[in-house]
Amino acid sequence: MSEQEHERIITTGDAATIRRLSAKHTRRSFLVGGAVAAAGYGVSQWIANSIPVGELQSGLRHVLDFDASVNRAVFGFRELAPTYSMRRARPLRLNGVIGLDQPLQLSSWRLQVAGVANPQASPHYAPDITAWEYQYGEADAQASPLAPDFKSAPAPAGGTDLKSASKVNGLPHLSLAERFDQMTQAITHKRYQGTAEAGASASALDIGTPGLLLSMDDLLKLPRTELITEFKCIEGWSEITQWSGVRLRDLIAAYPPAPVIENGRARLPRYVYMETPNGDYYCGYDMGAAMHPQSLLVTETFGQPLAPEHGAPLRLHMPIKYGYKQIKRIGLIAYTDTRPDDFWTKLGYDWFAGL
Ligand SMILES: Nc1nc2c(c(=O)[nH]1)N[C@H]1C(S)=C(S)[C@@H](COP(=O)(O)O)O[C@H]1N2
Ligand SMILES: [Mo]
Repeated sequence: MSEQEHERIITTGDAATIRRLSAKHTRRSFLVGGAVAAAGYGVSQWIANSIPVGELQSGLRHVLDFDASVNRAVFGFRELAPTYSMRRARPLRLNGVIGLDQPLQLSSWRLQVAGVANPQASPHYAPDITAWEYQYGEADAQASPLAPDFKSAPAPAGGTDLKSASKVNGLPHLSLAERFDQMTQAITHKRYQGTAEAGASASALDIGTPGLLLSMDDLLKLPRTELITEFKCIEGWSEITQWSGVRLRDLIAAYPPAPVIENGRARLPRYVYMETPNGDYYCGYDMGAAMHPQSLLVTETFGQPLAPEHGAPLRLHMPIKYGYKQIKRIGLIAYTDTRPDDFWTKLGYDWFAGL
């Protein structure tokens, strides 16, 4: 891609171009998949069992205070990635665009959070977080004609059935594609199938999974953190860039995981899983990486909101991992004790992707 074309895409966020690049990226990966770096498995073999905390509730609270001993346990082996001066920072180039094919209407964005402790007690509780309907299309202000009440609908704290918003006068108006979707969903109990090359994620949530739905306002209440760090893509390029947002560990502390009980002791689940709203791109992380103080949920770069092609409204920057773990346009964050599926791992890349 020429510099000019790159610049044009950055400034226009042109959806057709993004789709074309997506197809290109997908084709190329057929060629390179399999012949890949085997990065830092050992380092990331973190001590999943090393933070037992005794009694369930008080114990969990203790873990989530992130006191010095926990920091030592989790990060003792793990150095910080270098940080740089603003003078050296550059806008990030555009690379993968899987899962970003359609423009997302930002007003419809919510962060689904699964695997939290006591979701019912939260004002953000939703009995089925997978039912949240993201809206797509260029005009952010416009609700879909199929969902006239969408914008005025209250947050589904009490479990609003968002699916019913697509019924007009109580009658379902379904296209053939929607009927096909419904059939597939009835068989798989999953909403999204993952149409990109790696296929459906084995970690996609089942329909009916309870959890939280967070808005951007909820996220922005967490402490804001800035970083100037190097972004490294496994394809051989790297760039120093500036990010701001909230640390993933601050989100985890604010919305803590349900503890896993093992031998009568409570501990954090071993992993965190994330996917795009359409389920096409997905990544898994060990909890140590998720809790690393430089793992950042990014909302802004260089003082500007993220551009759509860089993952608006929320993407991950994780300087201790390669670029392919730095998922753009996050729709779901799930805590889990089972090693999550990962898009590029399916195509032959190392799961840990550590630097
Ligand atoms: N949703 C999504 N996130 C993604 C990708 C993608 O294709 N889709 N590609 C990954 C890869 S391989 C890289 S190198 C970085 C590129 O981020 P950038 O386009 O903001 O530079 O995004 C990562 N996150
Ligand atoms: Mo990448």
